[in-house]
Amino acid sequence: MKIKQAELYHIQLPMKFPFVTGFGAISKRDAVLLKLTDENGLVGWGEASALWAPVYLEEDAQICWHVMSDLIIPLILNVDLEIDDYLEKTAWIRGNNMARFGVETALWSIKSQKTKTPIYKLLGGVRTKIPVGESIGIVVSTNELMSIVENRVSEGYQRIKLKIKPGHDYDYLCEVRKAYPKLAIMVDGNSSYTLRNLNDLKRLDNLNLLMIEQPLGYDDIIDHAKLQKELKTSICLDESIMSAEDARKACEIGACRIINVKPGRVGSLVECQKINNIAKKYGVKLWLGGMLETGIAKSYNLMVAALSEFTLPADVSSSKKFYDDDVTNPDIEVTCNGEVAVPMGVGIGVGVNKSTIKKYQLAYEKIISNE
Ligand code: OSB
Ligand code: MG
Repeated sequence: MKIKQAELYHIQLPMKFPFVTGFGAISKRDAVLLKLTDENGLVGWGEASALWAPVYLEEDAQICWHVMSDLIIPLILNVDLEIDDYLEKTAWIRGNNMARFGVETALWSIKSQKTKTPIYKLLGGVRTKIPVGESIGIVVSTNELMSIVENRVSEGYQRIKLKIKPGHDYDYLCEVRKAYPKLAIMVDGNSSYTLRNLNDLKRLDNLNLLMIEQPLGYDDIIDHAKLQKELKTSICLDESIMSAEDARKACEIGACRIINVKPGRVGSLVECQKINNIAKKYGVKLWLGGMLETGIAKSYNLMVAALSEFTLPADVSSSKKFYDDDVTNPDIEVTCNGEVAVPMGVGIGVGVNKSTIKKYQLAYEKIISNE
């Protein structure tokens, strides 16, 4: 394929309510969207999944814009390019996985249209419906939390994930567990604990949790390996798995039994395939994570969740849960049995609403090849 034009959009979606985590609150969702057009007029959309500031990982929306606009896009305009060439050409860029993912997925979309094959099939996906759970941010009032949990259970979500931080964990989790003795519950610490909190984390062991996600440092696997030895509950890594190599090392030292794969965090759909292979080799389970992306990134994410080792429920919520408007149509919808369909069409498999993008647009740039 040959890319002739790239358009970048920085949008900011208001959230219906702030989403509170161990790293702080997300109250507006910035997103950097990319539209690539090839020599035949085929269009591929992508999204860099970073937040407004480096609170979850180092990347934020502004740096994604810079990396895409100034570094990656000039490399891909007006040259014959396949996905492998793209990965090779950008290999010198260290980190910045979310920006890379935004461009790579747009290229996959065009490749899929050219080959008339859905992306999940090109990737080797084995399922078309993804079991999902919901990630519930920290809610101070236990009554309020209980009613949210009740709603999610009645809507069909197959498990719930509760955010925890030091001082806001065991007591409120006990109440939820008491009210729902059989519910699949997991927790996510978003790197807000250290091994000094070992006793707090050990207490969680008697709550019959599905897993404890990323309690310790965002770049750590060593302490997580120490912690896993002390816990019956499985540790799941999120922030600290930035590549297939990270996944291999974590598996080798026993830092986790489960990995939350966010395709944006690991930089490409190809890296997700590699992690799928590593998980199979080490017997580690996978599930698809999310970070409140728009329907663009979520659509590609769902295609990744079709891979064989993604057997645990994904963090994917209906579009309307967090936002009044999504940029894709139809909205992402969780069925009453707690599943979301993998987009089956070619390309991104859903429509993109230009009017919604316009409504929430903060910045726009068009980059055209001069040849
Ligand atoms: O740690 O999984 C996380 C949202 C933003 C940043 C980090 C995380 C999250 C979530 C939300 O937990 C998951 C979702 O997209 O539904
Ligand atoms: Mg997480």
